[in-house]
Amino acid sequence: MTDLLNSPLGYVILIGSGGICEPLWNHMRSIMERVTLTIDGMSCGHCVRAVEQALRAVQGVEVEKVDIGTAVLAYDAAAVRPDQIEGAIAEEGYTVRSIEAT
Ligand SMILES: [Cu+2]
Repeated sequence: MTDLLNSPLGYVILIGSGGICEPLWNHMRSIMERVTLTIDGMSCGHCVRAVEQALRAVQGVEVEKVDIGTAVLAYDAAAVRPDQIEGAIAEEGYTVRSIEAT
């Protein structure tokens, strides 16, 4: 929000619309962060499916690709925190070693 207000585009939106409408505000809040997770403990297709299912069950997460040891996903930073994503994977018995912006 602060970034938007500091940008020329932000002023155009604010001045042009006379304010920020609710749908626009929601859209701005839900910019997706794309990350690659490195995951320990995965060894086969079952692990891939388990991790994929666990990730899909987290609201605000869009799974792009899961392989043995890695997952690429996008998440809505306004809806979910990275530690919640880690927690969902930990519940399946795997450990997130790193989360890197992709
Ligand atoms: Cu497995």
